[in-house]
Amino acid sequence: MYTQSFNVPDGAGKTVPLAPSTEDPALQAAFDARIDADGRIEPQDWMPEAYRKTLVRQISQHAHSEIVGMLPEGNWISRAPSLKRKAILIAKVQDEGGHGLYLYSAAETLGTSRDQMLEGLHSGRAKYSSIFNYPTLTWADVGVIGWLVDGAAIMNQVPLCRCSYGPYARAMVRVCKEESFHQRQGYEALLVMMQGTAEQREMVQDAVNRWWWKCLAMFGPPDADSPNSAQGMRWGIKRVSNDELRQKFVDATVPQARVLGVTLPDPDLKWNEERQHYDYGQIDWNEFWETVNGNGPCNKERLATRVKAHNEGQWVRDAALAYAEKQKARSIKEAA
Ligand code: FAQ
Repeated sequence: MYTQSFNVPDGAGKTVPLAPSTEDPALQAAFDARIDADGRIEPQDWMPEAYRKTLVRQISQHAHSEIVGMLPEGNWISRAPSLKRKAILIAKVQDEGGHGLYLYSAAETLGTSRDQMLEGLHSGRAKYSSIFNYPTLTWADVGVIGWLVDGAAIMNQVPLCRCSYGPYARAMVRVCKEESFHQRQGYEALLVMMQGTAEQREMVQDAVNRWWWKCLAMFGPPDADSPNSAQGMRWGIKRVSNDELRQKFVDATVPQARVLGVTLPDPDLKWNEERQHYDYGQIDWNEFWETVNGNGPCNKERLATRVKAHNEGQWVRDAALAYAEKQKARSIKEAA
C-alpha cells in the first residue's frame, strides 16, 4: 500500500531563505551549497548549530515516540486472540523498540548522549507523538493502530528516507520497510474481523471512530501554525509539509476504508473534483495541544511506565558495563 517509491517533488521549501548564521562564512557556504545540491550531511561534516539542534530535537522525539509507542499495543500481547496474532504482535512491538534504538543511535552521532535524551523523556520535558496518549480499549484497536497509526507514520516517514542528514535517512529506509509490514498486518486483522460477527464489525467501527481524528492530528499542526516547517524544509530535513502529508493520508485511506466496510467518522469527508483530493472536516487542535502538553488521557500512565521500565532495567545496564570492563581487562592482559 505504501512503498519506498512514494515520491513527491521537494517543492516550496526552496523558496525560504536559509536562516542567517553567525558561523564561519566559508564553512556555512559549503554547507549551503551541499544542501542546495541535495547532497547528504554526515556526522563528521561541519554543520550549523541550529541544523544540529533541529535534528536532535526531531530525531529524539521520533525515537521517544517509537519507544512509548510500544506501550499501547504491548498491553495486548497477553490478550491476543490466537497464537498467530500473538506472534505477529510480539514481532511488531519488538520492531518498534528496534526503531527507537536506531533513532537514538542516529541522534547520538550529533553529539547528544542517550542518557541526555532519556532524561528529557523521563522528566516530561521532551515531546513524543500525541497518538500514544490514547487508550487501547479492545482488540480492534490493535488492528486500527496498525492500519491507521502505522499508515500515517509511513506517509510521514517515507519522505524522511531522503532527509539531508545521512544517518537519519538511512535509519528510515529500514524503519519504513518494517512499518509497511505493520500496516498490512493491522489491515488484515481488521479484514478478518469485518468478515466475522456483527459484534466484531461494531468493535472495528468503534475503534475507527476513536482513532481517526487522532491520526489526522499526528501529522502536526497546520502549515500556517508550524514554527519548524519552513526551516526544516529549507534544510532538506522535512521534504513534504504537514498539511500535504495529511491530505495524502486521507486520499490513500478513504478507498481502504471502503474495501474494509467501515465509515470514517467525518460528515465533511467528500471528494473534491476541482482539487482532485478529499475535503475533510476540522481537527480539534485544542485537544491535540492539551495532549502534546501532557494532559491527554494516558500521558501520566505512559511516562510512569517508561520510567519504571528504565529503572527496573538498571541491573541489565550495570551487568553489560561490568562485562565490557571484564573483556577490556582480559584483552589488555592478553596483549601484555
Ligand atoms: N505529537 O513545527 P512543527 C510512529 C510538535 S512514530 C507531539 O510542525 P516539526 C511509529 C513538534 O514537535 C510517530 N508533538 O514541528 C509507531 C513541535 O514542537 P517543538 C512519530 C507534535 O518537527 C507506530 C511543535 O509541535 N513520528 O508512529 C506532533 O517541523 C505504531 C510544532 O510542530 C515522528 O516523529 C505530534 N503528533 O514537525 C510506533 C516522525 N506534531 O519540538 C508504535 C519525525 C507536532 O518545537 C506503533 N518527525 N508536534 O517543541 C516529524 O516528521 C516532525 O517532527 C513532525 C512535526 C511532522 C512530527
